[in-house]
Amino acid sequence: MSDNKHELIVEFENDLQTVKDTAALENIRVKYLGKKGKVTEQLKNMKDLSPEERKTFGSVINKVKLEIQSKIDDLKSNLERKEQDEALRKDTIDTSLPGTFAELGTFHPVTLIAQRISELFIKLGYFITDGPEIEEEYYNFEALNVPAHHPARDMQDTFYLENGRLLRTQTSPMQIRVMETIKPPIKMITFGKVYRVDNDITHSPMFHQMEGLAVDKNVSMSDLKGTLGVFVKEIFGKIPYRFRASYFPFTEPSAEVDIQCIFCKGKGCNVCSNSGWIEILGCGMVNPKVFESVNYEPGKYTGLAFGLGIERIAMLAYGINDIRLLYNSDIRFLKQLQ
Ligand code: 2NL
Repeated sequence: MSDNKHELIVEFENDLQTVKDTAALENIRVKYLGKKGKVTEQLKNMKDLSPEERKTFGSVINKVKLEIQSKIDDLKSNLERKEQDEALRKDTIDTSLPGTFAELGTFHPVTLIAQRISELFIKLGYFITDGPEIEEEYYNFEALNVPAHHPARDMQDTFYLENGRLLRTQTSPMQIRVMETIKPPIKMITFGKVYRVDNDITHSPMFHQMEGLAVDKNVSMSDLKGTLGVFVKEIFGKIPYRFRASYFPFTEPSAEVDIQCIFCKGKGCNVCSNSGWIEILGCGMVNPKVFESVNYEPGKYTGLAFGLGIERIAMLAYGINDIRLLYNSDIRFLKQLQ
């Protein structure tokens, strides 16, 4: 009997030499410690022994059992670690598989319209500039013939900052700065963010404005009409448009340009308030008071000027009915406008 346990350990250790993975080890475990395993069988046979024999045999076979169990446990954790390492090593990337593509961003409709307009005016010989968004009252208002009592300077329309500065309400301060610096001929466009206290379905407190200015000797109203006619055709195609008399402090005379309502083709609908026309920009001949501000010799020059909100043009050009669509960066919306 005492030979038996020795034989079992020897046999077990021989078997263990052949084990290469956890599956083979499990077979060995079943062979010795399973319900019908060699160790288990020995324990079952104990019932045929005398009480004394049973005692010594029991303690011997239990030691054998514990030894086998502990060797199995040790080897098992070793093998498991090896198998995990192997699995990780084999788990390489197949570079021949088609990848998942990162979605490309798109140009924002405001950018698209700004690009189209600036390309047109650059072809017409204009240069483009931008300037500070934080401005002085003088450049935003005074120099543009918007006196202190004018409603446009009201706290309700303008974001005022400390030390008398403000967020520009239009891009024209930049044009004043240019005229202060250089003498005509000047043909320039400005593009940038402007700010007004205004927030609803068609107004945002920040929007993008583009303004054009051409100053020289003998610039005329017909230059203004011709230039803006080219502009309308470029952005909206061949579409009826009209000049309608208006008022701005910085131009005299002033006008607004309407295009035929693109939604009802001029028949009248709720978008155009049943007029059949939609306003797209403001314009006029530069008020001599503005030239006075920049110290141009009185009477020497005339100029045409216009200003437009890019968001408004984008909404009309692409048929967008809610200005907020332009600001919440939904890729599903932006992708439709490429
Ligand atoms: C509008 C109207 C306009 C101007 C902007 C301008 C600039 C200078 C001198 C004279 Cl330096 N005028 N700009 C002229 C007429 C209209 O904007 O509705 N903008 C959104």
